[in-house]
Amino acid sequence: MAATLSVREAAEELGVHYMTVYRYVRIGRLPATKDGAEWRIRAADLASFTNEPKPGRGGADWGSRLYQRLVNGDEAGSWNVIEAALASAHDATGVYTDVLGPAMRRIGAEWAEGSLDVAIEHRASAIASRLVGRLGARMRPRGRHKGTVVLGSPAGDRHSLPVAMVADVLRASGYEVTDLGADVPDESFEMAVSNSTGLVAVGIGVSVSKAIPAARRLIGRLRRAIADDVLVLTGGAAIESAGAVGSDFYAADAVEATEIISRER
Ligand code: B12
Repeated sequence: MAATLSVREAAEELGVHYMTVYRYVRIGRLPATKDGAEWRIRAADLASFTNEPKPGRGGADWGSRLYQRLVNGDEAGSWNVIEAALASAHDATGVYTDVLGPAMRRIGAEWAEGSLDVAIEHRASAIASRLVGRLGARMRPRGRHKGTVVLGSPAGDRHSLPVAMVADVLRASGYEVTDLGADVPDESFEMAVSNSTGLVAVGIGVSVSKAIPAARRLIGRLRRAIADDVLVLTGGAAIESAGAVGSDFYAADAVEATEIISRER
């Protein structure tokens, strides 16, 4: 067999209609890359597809499929994978925790080990921001909220995506969230916190190690501006405990952050 195949050739190999293969490619079940206007499928990918377990919550590895689309810079394909995951296995929170989160962490790990170019990481991040924009719009329940949470990253930390994902999951669980984004100056963070009504928690995302001192300093300043019963919560790729920055609680992911706030407040 040739190293890569067209959609029609792959269909012949699989004994299915070429539109079926085209659909597999579109939703990310079968990895493929675009050569001009034509999709090409690697023979090795076709072989593992043939042996793949049938799709379902356990079988389908949506994270790998999304990873592939993000690395290819394929925004439409990335959204198709998310829609397929939403249709068959996950709610929007699950897409963040089990699909988009793992795909982005894999991209970060491959960048760190030198097997993935930083330009690809940047392009994938830009696409991920737009995916979060679309998904987040579906995660805003109406009605009374359970309290306000202010989130952001400290000065010097440019990672807004992890905080945006935590914000959406908290919103989906009924909290009013002010997401200040990344690289927030201390005084802006303090002003946002002081102007919030019904504040139950402040969350600081620390994704890059060099921002740890800034996070520690920010937390010290915010503690002077908030009531004693407001929780100070931290998380992010650069820390593994609350002690690292002097917060009250550390959350390993967005769902844990939600659990901590609803348990403690
Ligand atoms: C996207 C990305 C970027 C983008 C950010 C774009 C944006 N708008 O956010 C750009 C390209 C700008 C970038 C820049 C850099 N990055 Co970067 N980046 C990433 C990457 C690949 C993905 C981040 C992401 O979206 N993750 C997906 C989310 C869902 O996962 P998560 O971050 O683990 O978040 C979950 C939990 O940690 C937790 N959580 C996260 N934040 C918070 C906050 C609160 C309050 C709570 C409660 C919980 C919580 O819940 C989240 C959801 O479940 C990570 C890899 C990684 N491991 O995450 C590297 C990573 C964070 N970056 C890294 C580095 C080194 C850099 C750069 C220095 C170099 C570079 N790669 O260009 C610069 C630094 C810029 C700066 N001064 O901050 C390192 C940091 C290592 C370290 N310990 O310092 C990482 C870990 C990559 C790696 N493996 O080495 N990056």
